[in-house]
Amino acid sequence: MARTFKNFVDGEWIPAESGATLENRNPADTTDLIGRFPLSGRADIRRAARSAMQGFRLWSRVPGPARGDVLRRVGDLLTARKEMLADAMTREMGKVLAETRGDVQEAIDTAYYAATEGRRLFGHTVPSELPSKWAMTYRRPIGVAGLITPFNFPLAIPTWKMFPALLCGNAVILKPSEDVPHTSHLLVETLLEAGLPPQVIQLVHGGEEAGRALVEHPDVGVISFTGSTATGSSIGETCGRMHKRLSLEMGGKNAMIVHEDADLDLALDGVLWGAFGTTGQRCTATSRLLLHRKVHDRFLARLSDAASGLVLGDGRSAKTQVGPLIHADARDKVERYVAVGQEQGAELVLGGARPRSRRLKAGWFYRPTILAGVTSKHRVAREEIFGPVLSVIRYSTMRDAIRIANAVPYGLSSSLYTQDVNLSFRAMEELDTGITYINAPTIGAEAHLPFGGIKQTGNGHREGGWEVFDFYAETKVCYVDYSGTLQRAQIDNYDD
Ligand code: UN1
Repeated sequence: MARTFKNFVDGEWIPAESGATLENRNPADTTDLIGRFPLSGRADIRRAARSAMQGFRLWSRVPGPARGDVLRRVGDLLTARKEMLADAMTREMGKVLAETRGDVQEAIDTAYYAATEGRRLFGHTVPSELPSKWAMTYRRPIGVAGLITPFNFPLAIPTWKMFPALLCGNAVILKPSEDVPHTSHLLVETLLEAGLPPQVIQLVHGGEEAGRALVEHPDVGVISFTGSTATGSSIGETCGRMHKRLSLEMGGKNAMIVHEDADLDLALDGVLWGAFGTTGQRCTATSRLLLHRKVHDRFLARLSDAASGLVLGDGRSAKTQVGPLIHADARDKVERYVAVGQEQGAELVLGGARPRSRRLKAGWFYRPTILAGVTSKHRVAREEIFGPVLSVIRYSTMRDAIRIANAVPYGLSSSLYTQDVNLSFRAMEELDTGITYINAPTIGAEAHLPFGGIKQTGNGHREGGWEVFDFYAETKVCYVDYSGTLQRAQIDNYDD
């Protein structure tokens, strides 16, 4: 019998008010039912928000270093549970264990980084223009943060939003993707064991209805969302109307440029990892490969050969290199794009089909796929596919390569393989993305650096690093005048 899990609301594990549930199944083997989780609605969010407001009042008075101590204990517990969490995560979303271990590690790194930030949270002390007067800033928490997170990094993404939000003194309502509820359940258990006061964290499972209710709730002052650009835009409209602070992290169409002087062995390892790691289900996935015409044929042949040898399977088996897609709709979408690519004139070099092996029949598998002869006009060069599909584009000069790399609506990540230091710096300057890698693929962001994109990928904010702490806090300015007289700024010092 599969277990029925609950929300964590108002300090208790409780079902959705409607009693409705959704099933969580292993995408590598859909006969494996992990459990049933609440399918929550507006009433559940209302209750969570009421409790979170109380949690906020309590937590915001706890000193920053003490909030950091709780997060350090969270980091310790995540470290002790790394293997268990990685296994649970692979079971519910399919990527291989090496990657889910990395996902847990990113959460651990974020916890320890946030823990130390509790002893900084710097404000500024600035000279006043008037004598006997001080001017300074400090950070105040905002209130209740609503976090809406995707399936592809079930621990890293919720925690890189949640830990900074908590450290700054906010309470959190987490609405994780309905495809990965189990990891969030395990995370919240860990937070509570580490000593986080119960009302400071609320976990509400569900889909669109719960997400919308969270965004629309008037007491939820700050929203952070990672997911599709379409959903992000609609969240943006609501938050704009309601004057909420909002961080959006959305699609990508990331290019790797392999120049004529590149170390091709290195670039080959990079593109295999960038394009087919996580089965291509990363915002940062390498989904376009720009090959200089002098290396194009040679590199493509080697790539196709290497990618054809990638082993598909259950991510919990040591031999597996590429896991399944997350669900049937994701695989249908990949299939549609591969068909559209070919209709528009791309050449199918590898894959383009489900695997035939009986062993893989019960999961949402799709073979690593390479489309060549792609141009910037093709939809497969412009739209996010979120699957193991790589579009290969030929170019002649670095100027062309940068123009092609920039000719998409998104701007998350980019990469260049070259030995030429001048070209590297030119590319860093000219590639219109939030992140550029030199001699590394488009993935591999580290927890202590800002993460995010430009154009339709984001809305100007960054996750991670030191910048995210600005997002979850309001700046308060305090002036203290101890002169005992009325001093008028802009006037008394400049009277003529
Ligand atoms: C994502 O691509 O959805 O950059 C997030 C990386 C990870 C985070 C990626 N640390 O590889």
